[in-house]
Amino acid sequence: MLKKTKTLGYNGNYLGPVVELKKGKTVTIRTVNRLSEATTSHWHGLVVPSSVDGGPHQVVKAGETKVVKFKVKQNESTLWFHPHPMGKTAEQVYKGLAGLLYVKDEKTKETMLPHKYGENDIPLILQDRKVKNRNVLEYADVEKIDGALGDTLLVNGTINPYFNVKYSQLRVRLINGPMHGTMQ
Ligand SMILES: [Cu+2]
Repeated sequence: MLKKTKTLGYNGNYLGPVVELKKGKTVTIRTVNRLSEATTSHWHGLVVPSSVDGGPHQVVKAGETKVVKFKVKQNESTLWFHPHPMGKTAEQVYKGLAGLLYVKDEKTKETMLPHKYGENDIPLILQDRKVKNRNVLEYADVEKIDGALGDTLLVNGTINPYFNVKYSQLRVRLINGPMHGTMQ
């Protein structure tokens, strides 16, 4: 039997849900920090005021809750979210804290791009990770060097996944990472 490994996730064990935002709408997002250390929720690539962008200054301490509210002003885009606490960004992301963020606008339906989520509009989160002892995510080794080179490729948190394509046209939304902020 494979060994279990410790991971982190948003609303789950690893990674997070795909968050879909609509241009022109005001959204409220609540972060409940159940970690034993501080974190932040940063909306990578989203055009929002810095006061709600979850940078290192918008700390959510262990056990605390933070609510942010902002208006979505951006055109259709594929972005992602992740923690951005001082000195802990890389480790928290490495262990699983990251998720996709889609912005949709009024033109989304007019485009010819496939838009059935999970059917012909597929999120692909690519990550390389060091997996030791048959199933343990090792961060300690990564920390020693400036950057990371994993021996194992994870796609949406899974090793060697596959997908049966049933459409002649497929949209894939690739996010390369998240091995982010190693130097932060
Ligand atoms: Cu980022």
